[in-house]
Amino acid sequence: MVDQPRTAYTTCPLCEATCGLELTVSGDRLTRVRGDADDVLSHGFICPKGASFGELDADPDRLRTPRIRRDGALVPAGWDEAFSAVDAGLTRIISEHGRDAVAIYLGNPNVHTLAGNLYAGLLRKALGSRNVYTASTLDQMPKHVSCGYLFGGPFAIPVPDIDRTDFLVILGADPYSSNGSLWTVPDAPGRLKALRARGGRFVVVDPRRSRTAQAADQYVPIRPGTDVFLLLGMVNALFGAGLVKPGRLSEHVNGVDAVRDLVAPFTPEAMAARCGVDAATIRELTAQLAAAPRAAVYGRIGTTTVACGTVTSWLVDVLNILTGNLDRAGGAMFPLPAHSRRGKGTGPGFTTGRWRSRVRGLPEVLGEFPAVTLADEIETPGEGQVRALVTVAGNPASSVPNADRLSRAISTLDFVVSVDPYVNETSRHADVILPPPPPSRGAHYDVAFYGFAVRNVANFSPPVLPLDGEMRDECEIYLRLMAIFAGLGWRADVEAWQDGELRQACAKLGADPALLTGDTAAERLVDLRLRTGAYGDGFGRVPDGLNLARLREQPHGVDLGPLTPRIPEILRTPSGRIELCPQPIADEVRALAAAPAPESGDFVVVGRRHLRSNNSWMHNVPALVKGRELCTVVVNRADAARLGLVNGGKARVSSRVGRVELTVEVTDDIAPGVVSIPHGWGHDLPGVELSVAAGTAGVNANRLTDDLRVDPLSGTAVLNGVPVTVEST
Ligand SMILES: Nc1nc2c(c(=O)[nH]1)N[C@H]1C(S)=C(S)[C@@H](COP(=O)(O)OP(=O)(O)OC[C@H]3O[C@@H](n4cnc5c(=O)[nH]c(N)nc54)[C@H](O)[C@@H]3O)O[C@H]1N2
Ligand SMILES: Nc1nc2c(c(=O)[nH]1)N[C@H]1C(S)=C(S)[C@@H](COP(=O)(O)OP(=O)(O)OC[C@H]3O[C@@H](n4cnc5c(=O)[nH]c(N)nc54)[C@H](O)[C@@H]3O)O[C@H]1N2
Ligand code: SF4
Ligand SMILES: [Mo]
Repeated sequence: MVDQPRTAYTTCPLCEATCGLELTVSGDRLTRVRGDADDVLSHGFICPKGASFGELDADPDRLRTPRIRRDGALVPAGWDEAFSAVDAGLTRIISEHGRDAVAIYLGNPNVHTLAGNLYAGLLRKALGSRNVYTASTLDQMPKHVSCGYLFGGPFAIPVPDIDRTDFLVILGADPYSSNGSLWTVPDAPGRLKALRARGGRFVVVDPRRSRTAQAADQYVPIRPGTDVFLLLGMVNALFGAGLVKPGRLSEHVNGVDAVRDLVAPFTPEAMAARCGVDAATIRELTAQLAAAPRAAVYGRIGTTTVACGTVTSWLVDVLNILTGNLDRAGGAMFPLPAHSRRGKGTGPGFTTGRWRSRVRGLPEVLGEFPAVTLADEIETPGEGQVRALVTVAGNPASSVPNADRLSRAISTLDFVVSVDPYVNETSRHADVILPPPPPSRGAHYDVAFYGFAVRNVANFSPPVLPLDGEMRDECEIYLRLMAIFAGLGWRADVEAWQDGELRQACAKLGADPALLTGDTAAERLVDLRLRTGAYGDGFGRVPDGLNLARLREQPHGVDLGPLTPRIPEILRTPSGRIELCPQPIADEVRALAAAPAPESGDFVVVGRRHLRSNNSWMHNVPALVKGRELCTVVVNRADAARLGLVNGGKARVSSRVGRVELTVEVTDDIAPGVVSIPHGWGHDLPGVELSVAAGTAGVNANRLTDDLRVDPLSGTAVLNGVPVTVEST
């Protein structure tokens, strides 16, 4: 008998927008994917990646069982055999060389899976190694650091209240392509159109006229890596024109005068030459921002993965604060997700550099070292040298600058474990691969991204399909790794262990653990956090409050309302106030005043994203990679003419670390002297088992980016604004 097709709902885990998906399930297949029209946040919006959820889920190249290296080859193995090999391999290295000899690299999907959200932190703790690396230092770490200094908490990151704002300045982000980042804003294009329809405006600052820039009221081209100067000029202009009006924030901010003095040398006139935006435009943008009833400034990848990422990220919020737009409706606001509690309004504050990396002496930030120094720690002999690597949901051999060097370094390690569904650029080096099940087989509650959402919402999705006999839930994989790190052995009863932790947590709260619902320890942990969260039932104290059982009854999610002001409660600074002029940032700004203007070299390279791609791992889905080549080098028309490059022809691009050849796309939509190459491509390496992706054209952009370039305050890689030379082949 054929199963009747049924409908199931889940939250898309493929990007930060958290769209609701409506799935048609026939047997064990997803036969149709649509946007869930009743989803409380996405209202039916879906993008090409979400629409390919079924294909991605059923990708035949996805590993269903572990792999173990035998006689050089990665061969299928059973789970017991795989876990026992991991236990033996890692325990040996830890006992012979200590915990720092094992490095862990946590990749981007850790913030998209329930397992990663609930257990990645515990996994790091159980390992107890200083060699912790994550994709954060290839991405948003500057924002954590700047918000850490400003607000005391590195996760207190404000988001533009897009649905109520009148004026939005977007720097270095292309939400039309990325669907928003550190900003959970499903259907960003629709919301930006609505903003304009109600008489608002938005401006995009970008060296490339991106899809978002094309839709904007105003496009401001900028020289890569120099937003810091544009924003310093704007803050200077704001003070100069007497437009500083923090409003209700005045009583919550320290350091306004200090910032005025700090930015005094950075006049729009002086900054124009450094960023390529003329002084009149800098002043006009400042005046518009100050005049708008409700406005927000937002910066993303083009402001974080650059040379002064932390100072740039800080300036974004300095503008929000000085114009009184932080923490007010239509400004930049702090979400309050259902699994979080309100704060106390004060705390220990934020610091970095509690310890330093062995080889380059780079400061620890949020307990991790910069991903760009992992290769140094592997290659450099001596006490504390990295000899083993555990990658979880990460592809560092593709994502990290100077990728060829890191890939070679990984291949020399004594032992490598990858928790990954694919044999890709990184996991091809593994001794053991532990594959998570496809996304349809896991429960989902978006711990990370409800914290950045433009409305307070919550949604729980139970697994759409059960695990088949061969698969292991990703939470179990994390818990077994944790047990191995903790010396409990891979056979430990990990569910019982987690339930013990839950009982202890309940005991502290005086709550009855028997009240927790959920099919797994992970689900019960979600229930605990919901019940004790801002909208929770408090284990019965708030009769209508939220708990997992109630959330389960709402497959389209619950809407907890528009964002509401959170200052001062969200602050965790010792003073209980916003610290507008933190010392480490002020020091770097002063150094910038003294620094000479950057040498005007040949070209600089920047990245870009495409709606049908996602970092390094969605190129194996035929529907997403069919059609025109996506991994091209985009070159300005005048530059192309000068270099003899033609559309569809080939160019050679070289940097300090490498050289690649790829197809040219000639356009007027990029500033002269800038070329753009997307990241995550180049899958035709030996040992990679991605049958579709291996056949796609393109190269890895991180064969050009330079591992010596970092934002000093956050350790974040410089992925945009890297000097290159470009020539015809
Ligand atoms: N040049 C350049 N480089 C960049 C960027 C850039 O803009 N330019 N962007 C940077 C940014 S922002 C980021 S976030 C990083 C990303 O860097 P990484 O996180 O290292 O790389 P991803 O490509 O996201 O790879 C994710 C890995 O997780 C695996 N995976 C997918 N789903 C799951 C799952 O459910 N469970 C597990 N365990 N694994 C899963 C995939 O197979 C893949 O191996 O790349 C950075 N690198
Ligand atoms: N379709 C798709 N969606 C994604 C991803 C993906 O790979 N594909 N990746 C996800 C991840 S991991 C992340 S972190 C987010 C990122 O989300 P976004 O930050 O929105 O990502 P991008 O589309 O790369 O946009 C960055 C923009 O910055 C510009 N830029 C480069 N250098 C500079 C500069 O110096 N100054 C300024 N002002 N602009 C500059 C680039 O031209 C580009 O248009 O997207 C997420 N969503
Ligand atoms: S925008 Fe992001 S969350 Fe929404 S369907 Fe696309 S990939 Fe999924
Ligand atoms: Mo990212």
